[in-house]
Amino acid sequence: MKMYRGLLIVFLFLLLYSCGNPGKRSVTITEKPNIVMIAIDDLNDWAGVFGGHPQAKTPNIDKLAEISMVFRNTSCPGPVCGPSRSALLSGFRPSTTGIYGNGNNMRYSEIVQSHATLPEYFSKHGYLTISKGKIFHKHNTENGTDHGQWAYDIWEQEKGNDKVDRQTLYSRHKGIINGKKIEGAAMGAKGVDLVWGATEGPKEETKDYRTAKWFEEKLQEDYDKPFFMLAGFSKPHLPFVVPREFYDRYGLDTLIVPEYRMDDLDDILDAEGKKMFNADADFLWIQEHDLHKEVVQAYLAACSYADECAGIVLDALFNSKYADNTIVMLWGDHGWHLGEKLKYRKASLWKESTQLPFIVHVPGMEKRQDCYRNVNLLDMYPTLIELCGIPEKELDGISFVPLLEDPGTEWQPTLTTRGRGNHSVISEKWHYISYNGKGEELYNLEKDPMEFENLAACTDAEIVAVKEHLKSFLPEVNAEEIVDNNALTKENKEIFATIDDQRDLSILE
Ligand SMILES: [Ca+2]
Ligand SMILES: [Ca+2]
Repeated sequence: MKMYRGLLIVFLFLLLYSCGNPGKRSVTITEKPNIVMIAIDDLNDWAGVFGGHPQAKTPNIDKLAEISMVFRNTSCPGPVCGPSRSALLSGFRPSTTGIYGNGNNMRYSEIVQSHATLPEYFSKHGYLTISKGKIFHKHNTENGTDHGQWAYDIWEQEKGNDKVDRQTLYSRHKGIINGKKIEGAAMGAKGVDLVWGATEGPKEETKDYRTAKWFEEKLQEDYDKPFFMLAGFSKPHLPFVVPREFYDRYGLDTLIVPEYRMDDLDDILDAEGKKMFNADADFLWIQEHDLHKEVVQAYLAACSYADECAGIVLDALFNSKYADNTIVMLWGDHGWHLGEKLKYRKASLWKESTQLPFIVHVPGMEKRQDCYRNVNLLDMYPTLIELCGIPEKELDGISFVPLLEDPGTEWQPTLTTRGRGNHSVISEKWHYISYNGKGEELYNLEKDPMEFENLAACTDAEIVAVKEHLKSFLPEVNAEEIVDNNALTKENKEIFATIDDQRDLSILE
């Protein structure tokens, strides 16, 4: 029944469109809509229309919003790339698959070994899947890099020159500010360096720009079946190295930096009453050298660059013969802190990490609508199945087709998981966090959108009831973490002998 409702909706949208715009349609509508998915790595709610930063300039994302459903409260399944993307692509949340960290390659998860991923499922059901750029999280294997190339009909390696102009470089690990080495630098820090600056070469040579131009060409070609294009842009992910023109869009002196309080983390305590979190090393370095505005400028510049790349794909689509028959889903894979809660980057269960920009355009939509219900990236897979009328499949997410019909439909809170047993449950008003039962947080998002005041210890009856309600959405199963890719022996890695080949779709559920 649901499947027919999906088909009906698409036909209804198309019918409305064809009545409203006589003569404009130049293409025979195929039975199934095409899909264009645009993934923007580490883009938080600073994408203009989401209002996270009042000075952000993302005109292309905002233009798409004008003809779309703008989901204002969207959570990631996990607050880092690997778990978030593995969940939305497999359709199963981290607590089901055991994919909790960037070292977990989804192909080692038993459930992923027997189930088709999102592009594979559409390929199996008559779609041509085409991808370039970061969609799956990358993993090194004995046989080269696993980009998820096995999941598509057509895949091409992204390429480009994103080298930094060293005169403009900032690097925390190397202790470099505006191209100059500083005294007392925080040398040898681990993990991905906090780096920013302008590119050495022109925009036309950069990786994401070239990926966008590739899709522009692909959207001018003819196809004999419906297509599912998956475009992955790697900015604003670190390093924030983008062409100078994007830095020039933001005057440093007048930039607004996010609000923080130095005592903010004092009210997050474990069972023994000890503080669970402290200001992180990036925050302290930026504080010490008074670089908050510089890093905000760099992140905004990287967002504007990603927006321009997304705009190339969107303009190509809406100027093509596919304009009236293509679903568009644009998303960031999780949030990003820029000083909020004394932290930079992601990977927390606070709202700055768990919430992300998400825009959905379905053929026939002609004006912007905002939906405040709590959806999750995990919900994309079942939603696309329903919209495209392909066979239903048992998945962890919930199809939000009812919200596309009426954004005010009653809905439920949603979940983000970080590491085994740590969860965030968010509703429109409340945000509950549990660290394996060893620590808790609760915020009233209406009164306290910056999540300053932790109410978890409050014994007020209303608060206790809210907590119990949100806890009822915690998963019953917390699967063991799957093997870490880096800890594998050579023998175990043999499973990847065929990373370039498609899996046998006929045996995948
Ligand atoms: Ca990411
Ligand atoms: Ca606090």
